Amino acid sequence: MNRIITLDEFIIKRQKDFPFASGELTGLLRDIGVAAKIINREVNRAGLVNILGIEGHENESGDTVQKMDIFSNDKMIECLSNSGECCGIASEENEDIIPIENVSGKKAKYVVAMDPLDGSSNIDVNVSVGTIFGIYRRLSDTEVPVNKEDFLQKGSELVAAGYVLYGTSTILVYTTGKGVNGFTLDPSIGEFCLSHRDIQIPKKGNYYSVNQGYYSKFDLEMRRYIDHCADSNYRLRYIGSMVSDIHRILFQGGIFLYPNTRKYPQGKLRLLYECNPMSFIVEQAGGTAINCQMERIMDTEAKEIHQRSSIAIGSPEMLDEMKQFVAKYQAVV
Ligand code: P6P
Repeated sequence: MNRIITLDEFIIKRQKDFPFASGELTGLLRDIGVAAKIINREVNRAGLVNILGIEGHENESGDTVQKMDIFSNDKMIECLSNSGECCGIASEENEDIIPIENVSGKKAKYVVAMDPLDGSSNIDVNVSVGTIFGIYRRLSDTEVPVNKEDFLQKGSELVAAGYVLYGTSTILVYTTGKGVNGFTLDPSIGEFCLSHRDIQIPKKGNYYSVNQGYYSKFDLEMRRYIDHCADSNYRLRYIGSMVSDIHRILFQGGIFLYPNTRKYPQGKLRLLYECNPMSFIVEQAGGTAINCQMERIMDTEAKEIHQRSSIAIGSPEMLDEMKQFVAKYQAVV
């Protein structure tokens, strides 16, 4: 039996991968782990503490905000603020960036873009949800307040990215650009323990994940590729939580699609705190992540905090196959 390696121990050990690391990123990742444990506790008992139900207003994505969204957002902001390693936060739940005003935060090197509780519409029906985060190095001088430009960076500039999936078990998956590792929460000791070392996405798989209900609203080439997936007897799995859907594909192979539609001509999902972090993780695991114009997600210019993007992400051979369909049918249009 392998000995337990906790998230904290792993992060500290991996710090030597970055010769110039001075421990800030280590501290920041550990604090995100703390926030994830607190959110996990509440997600697991949401039905018991009357925290369920609709909070009422809509967030930047137009999603009706669930009370757990607010709780998760508050806890992430609290832990990131206390870390002293984060100078600002961009969150799906907040229209503007959140500068960290405390003495250590103001001069910190990193900013965090996050979706504190992705797929939260599932929470009231006991289906898995997740937290997504991406960490960038600030561009502005530490002597001036953090600003929007610090966040409007390409995904290729991400220093680290990760997600927490609150499912049948709670797993934290992250990368700092040197591979992808997964840590499963052991509630008996309150620690995230290394459970999936050096995750590699299968080169192809039998799953495709798309909201079939929007089929008629997708462009021709996407409809033809989705037809091909069905004709190939791939299995359709769609939970309505990006973290959950992509987690399955990361481990078992497949492709996740959220193409642009008439309602969302740029795509629905958010570039900064959904598409870029998940793309960093999947690329680090050997996968591919592009938009429906066949451009690499992580090369996309970020012009707005809540900028949307279409996305096709997953096993490299399946993305290559999709590109062939797009080339064939776009020529027809
Ligand atoms: P639809 C959840 O609201 C989310 O942002 C992602 O987690 C998920 O993949 C997508 O939206 C689901 O959107 O339009 O299929 O309900």
